[in-house]
This record gives sequence, structure tokens and C-alpha cells, in this order.
Amino acid sequence: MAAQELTFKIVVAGAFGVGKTTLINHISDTPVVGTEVATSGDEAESKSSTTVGLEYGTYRLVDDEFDISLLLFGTPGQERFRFMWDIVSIGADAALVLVDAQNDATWDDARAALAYFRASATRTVALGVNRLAASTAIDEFLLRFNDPTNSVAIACNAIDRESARSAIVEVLSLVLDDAESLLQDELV
Ligand SMILES: Nc1nc2c(ncn2[C@@H]2O[C@H](COP(=O)(O)OP(=O)(O)OP(=O)(O)O)[C@@H](O)[C@H]2O)c(=O)[nH]1
Ligand SMILES: [Mg+2]
Repeated sequence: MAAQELTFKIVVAGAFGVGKTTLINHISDTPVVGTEVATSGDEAESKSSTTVGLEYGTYRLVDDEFDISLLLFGTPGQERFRFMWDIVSIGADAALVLVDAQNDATWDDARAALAYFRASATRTVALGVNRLAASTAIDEFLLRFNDPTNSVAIACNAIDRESARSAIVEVLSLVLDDAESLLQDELV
């Protein structure tokens, strides 16, 4: 019997420079289509290039039973591009909102993105805690971050390929759990 094909759309959002592009570049098993340009203004001091549109990558998990394709959409972090959320959230199954655990200036944007995607039709919304110091427990970080949406948190290091992959596989696992809960509700 042919493996069952499933496709999920996952959005990666979060503040300027939290590692969205890095994460997608490290995960994608097809060449990433990007919209990276030289950063202008004050933000050029922290990073030489920035995403101004969407980036698109893919990740495929195949075995005898399933052939799962993840379509990964990275968003721009600068606030002036926030209108892209309205476009990219259409048909999204999940949003992974990244925060930089070592830069609390990125936390307000993460809370805004979590609230936005929660209010949208995106069923699964998770917080990706990037660059969490090895000495800090995620629960300790979450107390400081104080997420009003109380989203599931996934620690990752976007710069590390294995860590980036395992974060996205955790998101897939949440998507499947949420689909299962939906089915259970329907069956009641
Ligand atoms: N040490 C370390 N550096 C990281 C990690 N993740 C990302 N970075 C660095 O942080 C910077 C993040 O850059 P991008 O991936 O372009 O960030 P972005 O969120 O796509 O930024 P915009 O699209 O401009 O909003 C890069 O210089 C990365 O090398 C990490 O896990 N550890
Ligand atoms: Mg980017």
C-alpha cells in the first residue's frame, strides 16, 4: 500500500533577528526561496541582512506508512512588515513564534505574534525559545517571559541543524496532537 501523503503549512514568526531565517535554512531539504536584502537604518548595526518578504523551505519525513511534507514559511521580523502575517496565516496549520532568550527586546514582538496567530484560524501555536543558556531551565525562562497565551514552549538553537530539525518535528507532533483532539471532540 502506498504511504499516506500529508502536507502541513508551518509559519515561523518572531522579532527582528531572532533566527527565523537561520532556522529555515538549517531545516530545509530543498533550496530555500528567500527575500533577504541588506539591512538599512539602525538595525543594520546588529545584522547585515534581513528578510523583507517571505522565505519558503520544505522538510519531508517519509516511512512505509506516511509521506509528510512540511511547508515552512519564514516571515520578516521588522514591525513595518507585520501585514505579511495576514497573508501567510491563510491556510497555516501551525505557527512557531521564536524568541531570543538572551535578548528581552524580542519578547514583546513574540507575545504580539503569539496573540495574533492564536486569534487566527491557525490551530497550533508554539513558542520557540532560541539561544536558551544551558544553565537556564525553560520553566525559569517562561516565568520571566510571562506568555499570556500560555503556549507550549520548545527550546532550540536555530544555528544547530539537529536542534532546528527537532524543534520543527516537535511542532509537527503538536499539529498531530491537535488534529487528534479535534477528532475526539467530533466523535463525542
Ligand atoms: N549563537 C547563536 N546564534 C544564532 C542562533 N540562531 C540565530 N543566530 C544568529 O542570529 C542571527 C539571526 O539572523 P536571522 O536568522 O537572519 O534572523 P531573522 O529572525 O530571520 O531576522 P529578520 O528576518 O531580519 O527578522 C544570525 O546572525 C544567526 O547566526 C543560535 O541558536 N545561536
Ligand atoms: Mg529572516
